[in-house]
Amino acid sequence: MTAHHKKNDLSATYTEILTQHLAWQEALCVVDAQTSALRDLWSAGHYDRVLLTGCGSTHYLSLAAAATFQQLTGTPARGAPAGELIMYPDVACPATGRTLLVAISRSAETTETLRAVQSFRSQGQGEVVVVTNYGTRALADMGAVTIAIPAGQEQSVAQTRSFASMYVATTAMAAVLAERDDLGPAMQRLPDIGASLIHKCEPLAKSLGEDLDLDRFYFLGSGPRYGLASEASLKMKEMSLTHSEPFHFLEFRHGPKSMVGPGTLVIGLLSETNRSYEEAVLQEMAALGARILAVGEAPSQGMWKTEVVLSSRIPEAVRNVLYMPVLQWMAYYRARAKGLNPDRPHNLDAVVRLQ
Ligand code: F1P
Repeated sequence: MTAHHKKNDLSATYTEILTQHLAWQEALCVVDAQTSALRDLWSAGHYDRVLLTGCGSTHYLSLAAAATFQQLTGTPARGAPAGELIMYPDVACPATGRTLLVAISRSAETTETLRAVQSFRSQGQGEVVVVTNYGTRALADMGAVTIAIPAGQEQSVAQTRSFASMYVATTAMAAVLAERDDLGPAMQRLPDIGASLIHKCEPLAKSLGEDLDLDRFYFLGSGPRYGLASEASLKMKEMSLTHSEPFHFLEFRHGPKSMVGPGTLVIGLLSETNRSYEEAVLQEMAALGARILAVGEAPSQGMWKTEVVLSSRIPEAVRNVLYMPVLQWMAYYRARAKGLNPDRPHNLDAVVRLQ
């Protein structure tokens, strides 16, 4: 390994991806410590719905978390960008009934998220839970309950460790509010499984990330994994300035597949529940000439050899953070292969502040 590579290996993004399981662990501890506060808020609130919000990565987090909230609690939940809550509050959320707003922000300083929470609070429709990595900044003070995970803080602009830590927190929150006490012990196993997976998947992610014959990346995920596919696609854009898009699995046949060719990598975030539907899409894209990366709990049946097998034995609803490390590594190694600094994406600041 050259001195240049050694130096790059110490880049902030590299360390943040590598150590993220420690931040997952802290997220689980923080939610555990707030269990009574969360359940008290939930039972007193009589909520008709849960609205989750954020910007960029944390907006995609809100999509993934909304799916899990609704799946586990049975209460309608949706995710929307904070900017849409400001501009079209009536589209994002009905004006009647009670809403629990979950505001998610790594920095706790993004203007759109602050404004969305301020205007929600002024309407008196419900309470706010804040999920952040910075517990002493502006947004953190606005929560009836605040879940702060400092171990997820980052020096780099693109979110990796922070995203995963806040995602674990929202998943644990959903399990707590659903009173699914069986899921808590299962989730406690995530950090250890994550630690070995982060190492295990790095060489494959590196070889795909460094393959500059690939020129477009499509991330397919359904249910809670659509938000994760969106976040993985954003990583590719931010860190490696590469064309990438996320789709729901079966949507990919309805037009996007026209773009498939030999330079395409189709990445499938496979579920257990709908695996046969999902693998059929990957098979079809492989036959059209795409290269495939499959990520799933068990080995897939496809003819492709590139896959990450999670083997977690953690219930499907709460294991999804395990899909992230391989996808983050791939964006990181592609950035390096293109001579870009993964810590400092082109044209991007860590926090977007409006005038
Ligand atoms: C949200 C965000 C990041 C993005 C960029 C700009 O920040 O959109 O997702 O990578 O750094 O800000 P935050 O509200 O979660 O701090």
